[in-house]
Amino acid sequence: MPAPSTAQPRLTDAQLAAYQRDGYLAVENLLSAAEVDALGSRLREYTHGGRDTKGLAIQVEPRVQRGELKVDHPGDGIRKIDHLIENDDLFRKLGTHPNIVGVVEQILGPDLAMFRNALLLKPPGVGSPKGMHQDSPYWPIEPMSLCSCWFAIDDATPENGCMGVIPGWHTKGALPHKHVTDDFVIEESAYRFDDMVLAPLKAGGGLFFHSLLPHYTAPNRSARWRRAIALSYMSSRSKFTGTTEGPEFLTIKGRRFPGCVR
Ligand SMILES: O=C(O)CCC(=O)C(=O)O
Repeated sequence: MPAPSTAQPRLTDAQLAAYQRDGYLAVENLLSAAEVDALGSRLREYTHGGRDTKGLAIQVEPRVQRGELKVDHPGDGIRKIDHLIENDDLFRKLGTHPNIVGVVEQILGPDLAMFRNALLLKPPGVGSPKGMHQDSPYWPIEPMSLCSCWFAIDDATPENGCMGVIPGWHTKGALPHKHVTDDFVIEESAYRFDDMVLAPLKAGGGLFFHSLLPHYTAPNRSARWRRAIALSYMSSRSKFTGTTEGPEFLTIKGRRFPGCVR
């Protein structure tokens, strides 16, 4: 990454209280413009430049995959890329960046592991919606109190699919979800879509949010890309609740504990 970032931000008591109350908090300017540009260029090498994608898991937009929607370049049809933090030096620096980890540490404490990292792409005119959902019901981790930093690589706006959230609903526990075409969403009877507020974000900012906070993103109806990476952290005291002992999660900071996530 080129130029060093600005000083490590620390949440004020008021910001921390807002996160606890609302279940999310936007923090702008986590990285410099040069750092964000470097991430965007690296990403473009993966999607359009033929850079080796070994180790990455790439998901194509379902409508493109099914041949219902044509794109000029295969890179214009990508919806999601997993495991960049494990496989790419620039993205590894992002996932362990003190400006991001410092905030997460204030929320979750000093012992941190990464549960997942997913680059979420909404190509112009192609990016489809992500229905209203909570993350924890998808994830085999207890307690259901992970914290994600949804880091904007492009400006995220209402037109290109910024995040929308239902403030305060992280306190309501796991809501009923159902499978629909290409998605897993909260049952309509369990919430009111009109209670959602949009959270636009400038490139280089992060939306920190609780894993039980309902969230949604609209399709990208604009002419501008919307690229963001969801960095999801958990306390190293968390338990894996799947049927196996679970994968080895990346240590971000601090100690690991016997009987907890590996
Ligand atoms: O970026 C998106 O479009 C969806 C993000 C999301 O659902 C998540 O980070 O859990």
